[in-house]
Amino acid sequence: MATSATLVTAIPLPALDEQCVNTLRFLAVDMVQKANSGHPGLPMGSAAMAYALWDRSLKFNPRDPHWTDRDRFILSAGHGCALLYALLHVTGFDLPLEELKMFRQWGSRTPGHPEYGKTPGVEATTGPLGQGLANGVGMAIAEVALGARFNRPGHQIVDHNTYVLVSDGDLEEGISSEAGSIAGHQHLGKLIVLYADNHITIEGSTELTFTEDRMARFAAFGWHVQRVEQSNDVDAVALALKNAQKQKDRPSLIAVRTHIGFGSPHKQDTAAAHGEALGVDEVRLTKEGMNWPVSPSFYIPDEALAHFRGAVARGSATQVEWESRFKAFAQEYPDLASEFQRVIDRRLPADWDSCLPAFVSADGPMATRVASGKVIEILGPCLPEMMGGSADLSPSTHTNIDGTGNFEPEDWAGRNMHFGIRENAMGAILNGMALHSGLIPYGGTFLVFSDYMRPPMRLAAMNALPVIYIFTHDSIGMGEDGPTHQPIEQLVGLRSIPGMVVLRPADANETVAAWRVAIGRKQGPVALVLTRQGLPVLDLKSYPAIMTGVPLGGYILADAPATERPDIILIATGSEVHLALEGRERLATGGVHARVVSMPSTNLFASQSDDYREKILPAGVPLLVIEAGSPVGWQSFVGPRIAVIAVDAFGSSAPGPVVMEHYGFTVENICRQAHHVLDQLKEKASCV
Ligand SMILES: Cc1ncc(C[n+]2csc(CCOP(=O)(O)OP(=O)(O)O)c2C)c(N)n1
Repeated sequence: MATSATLVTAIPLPALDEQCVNTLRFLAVDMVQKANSGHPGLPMGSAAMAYALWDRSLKFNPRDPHWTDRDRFILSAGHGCALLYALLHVTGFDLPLEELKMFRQWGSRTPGHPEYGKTPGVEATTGPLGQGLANGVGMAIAEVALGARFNRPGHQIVDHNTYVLVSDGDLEEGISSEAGSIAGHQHLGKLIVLYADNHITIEGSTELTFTEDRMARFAAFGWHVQRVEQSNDVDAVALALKNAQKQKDRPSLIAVRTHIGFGSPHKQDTAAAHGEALGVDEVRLTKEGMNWPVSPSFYIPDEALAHFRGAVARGSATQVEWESRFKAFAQEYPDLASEFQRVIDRRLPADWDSCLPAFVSADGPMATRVASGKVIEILGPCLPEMMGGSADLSPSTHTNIDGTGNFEPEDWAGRNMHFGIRENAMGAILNGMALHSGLIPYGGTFLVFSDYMRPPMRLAAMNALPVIYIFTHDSIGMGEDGPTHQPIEQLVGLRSIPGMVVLRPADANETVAAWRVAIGRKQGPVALVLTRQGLPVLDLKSYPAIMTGVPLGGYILADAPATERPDIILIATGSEVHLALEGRERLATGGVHARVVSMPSTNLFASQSDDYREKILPAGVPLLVIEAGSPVGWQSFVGPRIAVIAVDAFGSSAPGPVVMEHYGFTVENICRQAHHVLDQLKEKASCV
């Protein structure tokens, strides 16, 4: 049972603490005022608790923001980023005051919400509420997983906390329950969440929408919960943080009763403080009321700055101390130390792909999900940094690594993760694991349920995170479960996410090649889209182009005779490639020379040179696309001269082959459509 403590100690603060807290508060106020855009309320209310954390607990080195064993801090309530930028500046990160003055302006390192990779010290892109909290769960999972793998008695080389600052909005979002439940279940004691419990959201009081007992909710998830009644009580927050750090086997929530827009005479405790500049007069009144100089703006008292900058020496010393411990570890365990360095640097072992299998025709029919499962089983031992699972579908998604055990509180070295039926949190946890570094995270579900994890996938792509998604049951061909389970618009939806590479392999060997692409891609997510149903295996002897062709996105799988220019090109993806191959043969008997282009990845194909694409799809040759998904998007991939056999409805419940036939995925229809295209062209030509 979680304990609940009420911590109240006396305020006002010691002068220096108060000066530091107000420095943060008014830097944020001035940033928002200068930009005339942004969110002053949360920074004003949360400055003291953020100060307590950054001054008393957080382990970081401003001069080396990427130091491996730093604590992670995520501002899940990303709209309050003026507070984070203020903290980064005053503690000595490479974020000059000029950048704070450029808040939310073109090209600045202080964008409207924190963006990973843009600002030193920002650990995650946040803004979509709830995602940051689940990222924190992913980071805390990465910490214990790497600790279980690399720490040795007397050598705690992985030993850091993950702190997240959340707002009401974060805890209202459903993902907070998904992630909170997983974190409690996994006993993630090094996850500590500070909750800015200010009772205000955009539309007004939380009484409008959010009245459950949040503490009881997280206690029920198995968290240690504490409440601090006075938001400005730095000592009380610091004490609560110390209590939380003692909880080795359960995550902590510290609800701090903050006041949005603290100190603003007309806006404190109102929604008006949330998302707009206070206004010149209100800024003046607020500063006067708190004995702060009205001008200059962006004022930082020397004593406060000197105190904050103590973080630089402190951080360097802590890192140096860790480095000497790491040296001792490396002397005793040289192989383990270099392996640790390898995974942290995201380097793959030499020859990692030499263990990949080659399938032969006799192995078929084989669903691509099954082939993918075999690849995972084989890659598992070669790549110990692979860690993942599925949202309660592993018997269907084939995502387990045999023999490695489950990731669970009793065994954090286990690599098979059970996310439960929580796709949104799964996606965000995978992001957190990737952000932490040291792991290759993957997660699986049915393609249709990728909709439930679209928000974290969008962020993975935005942040170029190497996360791998395994989406099975990839079309109406999955059959009986019917329209609710048959993906239609998901493929084009995923393809349209900038930076996402989608691969829909046609058989077991293309699946191997797709995995090679996925593992090799260090920047950006990859979605593997796989069949439920068995497919023939395309033997590498007959189709030698597969291994070199798949990484290019599209390639010639079977061509017209060498002497002939193709009459038509059949472009197909996934299971439909086999229909295209049969169609080509049938067309040949009627004297039509067809080329079959397998296009497992439109994204990769689009990124090839014009020359390559022209070689595969020469101008003037008509194209017929065959894909059991939405027709939307194909014209932008291959140009206007196409016909498409696709699905423009939600599918139907019946055995897969029956559904496919009814929607036109037959050799007969392919031949009919091909002839139709060719006849139309002839007609056009004769009209000229
Ligand atoms: C998923 C998502 N939905 C909506 C928003 C828009 N939004 C930004 S802040 C916010 C709620 C503000 O309330 P709270 O989280 O309590 O923040 P505070 O008012 O304390 O700043 C909303 C709805 C968002 N950022 N993310």
